[in-house]
Amino acid sequence: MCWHVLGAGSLGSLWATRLARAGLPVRLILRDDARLAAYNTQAGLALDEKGQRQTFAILAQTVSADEPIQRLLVACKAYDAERAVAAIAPRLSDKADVLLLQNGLGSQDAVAAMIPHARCIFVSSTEGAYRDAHWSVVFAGQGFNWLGDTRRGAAPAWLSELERAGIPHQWTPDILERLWRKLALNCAINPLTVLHQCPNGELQAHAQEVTALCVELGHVLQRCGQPGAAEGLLDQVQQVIAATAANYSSMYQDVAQGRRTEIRYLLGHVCAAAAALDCPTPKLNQLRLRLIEHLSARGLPSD
Ligand code: NAD
Ligand code: KPL
Repeated sequence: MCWHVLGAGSLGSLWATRLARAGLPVRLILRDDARLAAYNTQAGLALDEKGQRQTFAILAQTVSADEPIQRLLVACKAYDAERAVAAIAPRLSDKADVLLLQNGLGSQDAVAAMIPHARCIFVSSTEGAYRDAHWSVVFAGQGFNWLGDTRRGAAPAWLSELERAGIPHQWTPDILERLWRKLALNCAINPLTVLHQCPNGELQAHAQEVTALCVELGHVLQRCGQPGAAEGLLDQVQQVIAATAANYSSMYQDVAQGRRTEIRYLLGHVCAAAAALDCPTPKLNQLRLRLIEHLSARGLPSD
């Protein structure tokens, strides 16, 4: 069974190269003919892991290829996922598995609603990767992948292929709790690093602000029926800040490089969920408005 990987960015390339390295059949789905032509001038997709670079001659295609897709890994940003899946939907087989790698929440439900015949599997990833050149990815941070579906189905048999590819993972019946927890961590850390223009560790000097956000995030998580994701949130946020003190958050890096952020699926999702539940979140709302102002001032989309 072939792995179709939609989006040859950082995480898509990291997954595609590891699957190919294990001898599994992989196809990259690129955005358009121009990108496909550019890719086809290369020897393939390169993975740099622990300083060792290896190139894999993975076949690529665009959405308009006609082979049916049984297993699709959607590896684009949250704000691109719905449109990307809408374009590929006619190629999905009945009962296809669609893995959604997007950070935050909101995009997964929007995609799942569009393709009710497919099995959507949500993935929460703490692995880190970045592109150092076109068609080349650096595996920058060891992490883990939690997979699950919200219908609480059984673990798919193809998880053994992830094992074979050395992709660290576990199937969980509580994928939403994992995604909410990561979203809360990202909301407590990432926007503040953008607004204070600092690495994660400098948030130790803004402890009151971080604490107040964690209190509100905890309330929202409880009201959303995710008490497990609220448990010990402040402690974990402080641990992450200390453990990643020298790092710049992903949102900081996006803004610094003039890239669109996933604000809508992070802070935007929390604030919208809180409003729908009449759960007061003045600090989170204010943080969102400050962030929107900051992004707008730099000409970046605020949704
Ligand atoms: P990225 O921007 O590096 O890659 C996304 C790729 O998708 C780009 O190459 C883009 O051209 C492509 N794409 C967009 N629309 C497409 C379409 N319609 N058809 C084909 N390709 C399309 O993004 P990323 O860093 O790999 O992040 C992907 C998701 O994973 C995000 O939600 C991110 O938050 C999450 N994530 C990333 C990391 C990381 O270390 N990079 C870690 C954890 C989670
Ligand atoms: O996931 C992160 C990010 O930068 O996006 C951490 C390191 C947890 C900070 O929120």
